[in-house]
Amino acid sequence: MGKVPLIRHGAAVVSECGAICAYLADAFPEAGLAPPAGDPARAAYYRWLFFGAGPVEAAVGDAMMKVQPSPEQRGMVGYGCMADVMEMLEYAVQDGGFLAGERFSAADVYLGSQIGWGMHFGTLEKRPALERYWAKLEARPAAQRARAIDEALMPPQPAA
Ligand SMILES: N[C@@H](CCC(=O)N[C@@H](CS)C(=O)NCC(=O)O)C(=O)O
Repeated sequence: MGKVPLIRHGAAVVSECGAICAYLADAFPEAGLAPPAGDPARAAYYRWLFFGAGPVEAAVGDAMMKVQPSPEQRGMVGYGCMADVMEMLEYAVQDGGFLAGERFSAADVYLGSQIGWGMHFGTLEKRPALERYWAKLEARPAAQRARAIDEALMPPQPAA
């Protein structure tokens, strides 16, 4: 497909952001980024990972192309309509915790990034609950360390 990202880890090749996040969480269990199998939090973990990969990615792509399913077409697309996707995203973060409960997980890495970057670039509407959630993710020391690594890798930008 010529799309990024894609990772190679030993003999494993993984593409698709959601799959990469889930794969890395399983490959490095000591990081505690996935509720273990059998933990009830695993349900929400899967739910929001797949919600990001399916409905959110499709809805954002369609909206960027100015495609809006008509009321009759909503049953034919997995996301229904953007208004429903936004409602679901607000519902996902309503408890003020993380997507899979009290503990940060790879679902927050993935769907959280879609939410944060989506609001930043205007592909998702800003809503107070989503902004609070994103601020919480950005304030995590690990997020700040990751951002510092990214910024150090960026070539110097010419002055505007
Ligand atoms: N469903 C894919 C989407 C990947 C994707 O759209 N990648 C974009 C960059 S964000 C890309 O590779 N665009 C280059 C192109 O299509 O030519 C995923 O989740 O990884």
